[in-house]
Amino acid sequence: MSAKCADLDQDLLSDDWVLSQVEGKVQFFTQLPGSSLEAVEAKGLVQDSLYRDNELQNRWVSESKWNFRRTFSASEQLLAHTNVDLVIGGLDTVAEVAINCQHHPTGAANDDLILQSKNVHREYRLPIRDRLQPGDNNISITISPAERAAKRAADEYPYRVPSMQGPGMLPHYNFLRKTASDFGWDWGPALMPAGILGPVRLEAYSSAILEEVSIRQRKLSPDDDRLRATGCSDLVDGTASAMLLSFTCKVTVPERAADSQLEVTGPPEICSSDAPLSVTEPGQHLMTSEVVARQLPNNTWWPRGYGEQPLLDFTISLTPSSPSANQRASKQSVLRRKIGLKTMELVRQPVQQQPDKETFFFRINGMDIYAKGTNLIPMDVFPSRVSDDDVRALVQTAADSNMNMIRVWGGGYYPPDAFYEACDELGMMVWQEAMFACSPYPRHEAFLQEVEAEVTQQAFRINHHASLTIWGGNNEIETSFDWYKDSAANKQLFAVDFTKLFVDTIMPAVHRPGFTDIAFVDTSPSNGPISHHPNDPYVKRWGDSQSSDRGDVHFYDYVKDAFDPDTYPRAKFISEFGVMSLPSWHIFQQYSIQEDWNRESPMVNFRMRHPNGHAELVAQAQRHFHVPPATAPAQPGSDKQQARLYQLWTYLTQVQQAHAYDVAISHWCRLKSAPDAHTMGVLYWQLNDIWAGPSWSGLDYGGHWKPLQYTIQHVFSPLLVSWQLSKGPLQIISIYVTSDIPQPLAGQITLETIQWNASEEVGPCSTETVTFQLGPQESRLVDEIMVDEALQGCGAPEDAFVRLHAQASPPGFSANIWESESIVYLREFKDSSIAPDPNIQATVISDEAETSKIVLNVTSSAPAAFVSLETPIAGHFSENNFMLLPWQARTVTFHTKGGAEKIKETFLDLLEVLSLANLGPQAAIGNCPAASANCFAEPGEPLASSNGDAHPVPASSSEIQPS
Ligand code: BMA
Repeated sequence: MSAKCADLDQDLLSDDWVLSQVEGKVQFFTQLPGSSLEAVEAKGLVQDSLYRDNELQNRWVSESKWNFRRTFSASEQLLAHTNVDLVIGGLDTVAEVAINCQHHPTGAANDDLILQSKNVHREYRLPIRDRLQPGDNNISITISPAERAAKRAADEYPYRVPSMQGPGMLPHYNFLRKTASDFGWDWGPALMPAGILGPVRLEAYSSAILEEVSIRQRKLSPDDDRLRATGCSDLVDGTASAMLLSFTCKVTVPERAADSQLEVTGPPEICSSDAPLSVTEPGQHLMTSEVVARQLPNNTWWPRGYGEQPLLDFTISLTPSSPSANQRASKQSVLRRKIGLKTMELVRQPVQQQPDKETFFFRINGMDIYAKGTNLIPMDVFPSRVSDDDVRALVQTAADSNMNMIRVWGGGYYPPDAFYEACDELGMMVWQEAMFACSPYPRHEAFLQEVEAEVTQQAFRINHHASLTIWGGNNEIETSFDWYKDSAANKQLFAVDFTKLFVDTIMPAVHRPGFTDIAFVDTSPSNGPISHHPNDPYVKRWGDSQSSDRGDVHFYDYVKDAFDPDTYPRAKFISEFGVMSLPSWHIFQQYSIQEDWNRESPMVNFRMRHPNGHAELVAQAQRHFHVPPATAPAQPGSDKQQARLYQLWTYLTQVQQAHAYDVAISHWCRLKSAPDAHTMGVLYWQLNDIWAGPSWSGLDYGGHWKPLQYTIQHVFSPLLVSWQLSKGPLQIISIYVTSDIPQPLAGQITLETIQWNASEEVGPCSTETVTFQLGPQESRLVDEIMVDEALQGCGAPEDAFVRLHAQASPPGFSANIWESESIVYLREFKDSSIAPDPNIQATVISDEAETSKIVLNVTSSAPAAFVSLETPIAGHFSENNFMLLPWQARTVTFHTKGGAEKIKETFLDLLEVLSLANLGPQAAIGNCPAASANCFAEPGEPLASSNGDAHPVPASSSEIQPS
């Protein structure tokens, strides 16, 4: 986003600041944006807060009061202007700001204070011209401990408003407008950073300025009178659609400023625009200027997978009318915005022949869209560590994983502009929540006013983005009433509070800047309002917020079988679901020491923030896998064995997670065409991690892909083959194909029955082919086959599996465009005769430095399930977590973040390969005699290094010896 608001900008954020502990001795120079915790870490006064239990050791930092102070020079040029504003924001959180204060460092005397704020989510514009002197000035920002302030606010409130209290969490996040998860969450630490995220900037001006613009777009009906007034005949004859764009601008006019003209200019698509609007009166104004633009197929913005993402450049300018041409140019206040033309609606209408049920899906440009995506938590505990490039890389990962929607979860912070810009460019729809989550909130007048100001400002900032598809009031607050004694016992009270805050305050704030068309849900999950008609009052449909009959659903069940599709509800839209896994082994190693590498160690327990999480993981794993014991027998070399055990346990939880998501998402994709369900979206919990701890994420802290992320890429692909195994004695495999492609398709599925001990010479035991045809975006049952029939001559169900491989293309195309593969497991993994040593070999076949790619050939001598290529090197594989067949080598490309040059020598040394064979019976609890050293073979000898030639590498899967 580019802008020139004022005549002169002076950035105060980036230079040296003096940081002082107000009631202590620490004082040194530091850089902003950042927090006191990052600063004392960088100074070496404390160790990395994310390492082991430093979260607790470093707590004194957030419990201290800190002062940030710097001097700056006010030039003659700056002071020549009638107005100088301090634009300041991201104050985290209980902050006092003073200009030219004399009382350093114990805080400012009251008359020096220009702001007392308690909201990290807001930005302020403060007139300070009269406080500045020529030459040196100073700015002082004092941040008080947030935990104390939150507690004080909760104590002073007339009744108890409960907040979430999981392991390691600090209470009362709901009483302070700080990032809620800073108080700890069930996937992250309670670090409570205190600091300044910015901006801190001076803006000087003497003529009117444009502060912000909100843009609303609507399609005009073909008989609208405005069409005839345009010069575009294609709007009149109906060959192009007419979009009305309303630019609502926040304008500030200083005293004695010349008259100004507000004008919108832009691309050739503009068919007519309002005449320039005159601004004269001093003060703040909201002014709306409209243009009619032509929408054609080639300039329409589409969600990813449904079309292109053209973005049109518009310029909004405010120009003084009286000065000379030269002066006019210099004093112009300009905002530039990229706009994607589109229409969108949230379709909530009775399901066919089931009037008591209601759909929930997005229709963009008239096309029904299946939403595939995830939930974003804060990108770091320290937002200042996240660069715009990091933000783009994260959205790119979502795009590479075949997603088209990201839900910005309400317990974090509002993402920076770079996030929405990347989403616009990549066709990623955004479900944006206001920052409220998981417990009731207070509703006194001062709080409501604070929230109204915050949400209005955020709506102004982001609502022009093409990607913004829906606003949500909060995450899970209606659902949370049942979690707490106080709210469960007094639902009426909390329902009234809810309505005041989310329906009466936040909903109008989202819509206020002239953006009334965007869809809004007051919470997620919810059942929506009783009537959707715009003229009807908004009356919330209270009740079972998790109902599958209408609205969206969050689904978590840690007791039922995560591999059984029947575990998952036949809901309309799943905005969250998930199961946990551990952080990847090489990531966890960086934040822990040897004694921690036991799933029952105090450190592993300390980092598990989901109550009962480990027990749930073990219980789920014991259903399906041979579970390695937690502890290796004490004997020489047991340290290495112990590390190996922890690595295997990590791998198991990750494979378990990935397979559960495969089962669940395939189920919900199949249900898109089921008349009773009509499921039209799955957003899994959660995209990213905030530290190396157990969580529901597909990406480790730092962005490394867990096995889940590769499964997501597979299961969200536009064509999906999937299956369901019937229960009961006569087992039937039902085979489905699901398409998100807006054209009809014709294709075929190859079904191969493959024995676990098959070799290259033997090949599949049997092969069959089925053809199918699909309508646009259809899901269909294409075949049913008895397990007995599939197994004929191939042994018992534990001896074999069935591989499904689908290929399809629009009729008339000679080449198959889309492919999908899925494996039908006929028995639990622990009961299957998985080859104990599939002898997986990885060789480098190309490592051209300039391409940042290393290409591997991966082979095995027997089927190897859930093959996981693991490397500590930053980057990701083109595919991973796959079934490897002895007659079908895989060519896998590793995409590095830097050039391949630096890593090619060590790549194979550092590569480890695991597969289900590593979780053979020899590793299971109870199967390993205490005295046996062979149960948990240590990680492999260093793998032979690559010189660029193809040469075989022993992979660690062959290193565990059967006992
Ligand atoms: C959901 C989220 C989060 C939480 C996750 C896992 O309900 O909204 O609050 O982290 O569950 O428990």
